Amino acid sequence: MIQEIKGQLNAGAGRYAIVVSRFNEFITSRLLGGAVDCLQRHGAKDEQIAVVWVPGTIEISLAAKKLAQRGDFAAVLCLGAVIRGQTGHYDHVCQQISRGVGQINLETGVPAIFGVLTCDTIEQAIERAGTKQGNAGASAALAAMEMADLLAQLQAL
Ligand code: INI
Repeated sequence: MIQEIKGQLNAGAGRYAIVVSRFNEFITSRLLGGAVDCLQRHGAKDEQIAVVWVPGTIEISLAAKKLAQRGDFAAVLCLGAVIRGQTGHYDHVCQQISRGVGQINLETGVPAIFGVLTCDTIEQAIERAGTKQGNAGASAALAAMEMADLLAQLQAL
């Protein structure tokens, strides 16, 4: 019989760390709200959620890595918003955060979820922060719960 393994969408008993950037706080606070709401709707209690603010998206990776290395979080969510219109170093910030989050996953074995908006305009960011295109923070929370549950299952095989 084929063994098929899928992560379930519930928070379980694990803790979730959310690292959120203060830069573009108008957007990122909505991502945070979406993530917390989604975790709570899937059973997470307040004690299971820790929120850590950092200055900007560039700073997310280091804080997220420290949290992942503790070993007592089931997943770390990384929430930020990089908007091309505002900066000449858009590509640099995007490159840093995507590489950083990828490295945390592989180096710590703790799921680090990429919940960073990379948009050309503020309008696009708003659309992904709780309006037309959903809420990327909530999507990150779903991925965090699924990966946390999946990794627990893989450990128990
Ligand atoms: N940080 C962001 O989170 N989003 C941005 O769009 C952004 N822009 O436009 O520059 C940004 N810059 C700050 C950066 O993340 C660092 O906080 C800063 O460079 C200090 O290290």
